[in-house]
Amino acid sequence: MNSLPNTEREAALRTRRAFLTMGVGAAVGYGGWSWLRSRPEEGDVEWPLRRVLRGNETIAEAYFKDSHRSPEFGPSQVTAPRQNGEIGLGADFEPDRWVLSVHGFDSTPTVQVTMARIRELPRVEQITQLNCIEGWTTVVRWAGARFADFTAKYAPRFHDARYVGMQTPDRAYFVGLDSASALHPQTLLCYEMNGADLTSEHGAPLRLVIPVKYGVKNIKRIGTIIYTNERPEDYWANQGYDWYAGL
Ligand SMILES: Nc1nc2c(c(=O)[nH]1)N[C@H]1C(S)=C(S)[C@@H](COP(=O)(O)O)O[C@H]1N2
Ligand SMILES: [Mo]
Repeated sequence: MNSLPNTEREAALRTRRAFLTMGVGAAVGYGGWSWLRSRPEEGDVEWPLRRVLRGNETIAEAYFKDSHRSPEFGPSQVTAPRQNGEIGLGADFEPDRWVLSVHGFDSTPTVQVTMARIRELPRVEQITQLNCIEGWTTVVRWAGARFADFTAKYAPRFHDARYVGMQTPDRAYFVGLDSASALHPQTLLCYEMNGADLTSEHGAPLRLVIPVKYGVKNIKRIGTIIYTNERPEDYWANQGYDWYAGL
């Protein structure tokens, strides 16, 4: 099963259901309210109530930043992998020429980061669920670098950007993330899956693993990362799905 205590687990499920069926606004009125009230105080007594007034977006960000951890599993709980989604994974890709392009909202030049540099970041292993909006779930053992560590090293001046956008090299698939979720400690830039190098169909050389979000946000074959204060476009949000797609 998973490591969350029952009450937390139930709260997470309730919130997940609320997010799914009613969206963020309703979640705050439904599961969200008990969450707000049951939160421990953090010095500033008025937190988080004052933030409610700033709108749902801030609630979602605060929720992911401070309290939401996705369940982790043991090695024996890893399931058979599944492959889903090929947008942006075209055959004309040349892995040997791949480099990650990183840019932000100011006019400083784009930074190019190689796989060797990414492998030098602290290596994190994590066994978490991948939850597709189609209704299936896999448990996967991932290895890679924390996106927060990557940001601290290669984009520190953009740490306070509100959003992060990621695109495949051909720009056919793209995701937008609130930066609290992107900088969450369980959000990884991954190069290994179940003990082996990532295969092309799973997003080699580098894919995002963000277990606090549905599968759609776990972009495979990242080519570009953009730090921005304007909400980035998102492939599935453009098709009408919830932009946050949080669990
Ligand atoms: N580039 C790209 N990344 C993508 C997709 C896609 O179509 N293209 N599909 C997403 C969806 S809907 C899911 S469920 C996961 C599936 O990841 P997997 O194939 O490694 O299981 O990838 C996500 N990342
Ligand atoms: Mo998915």
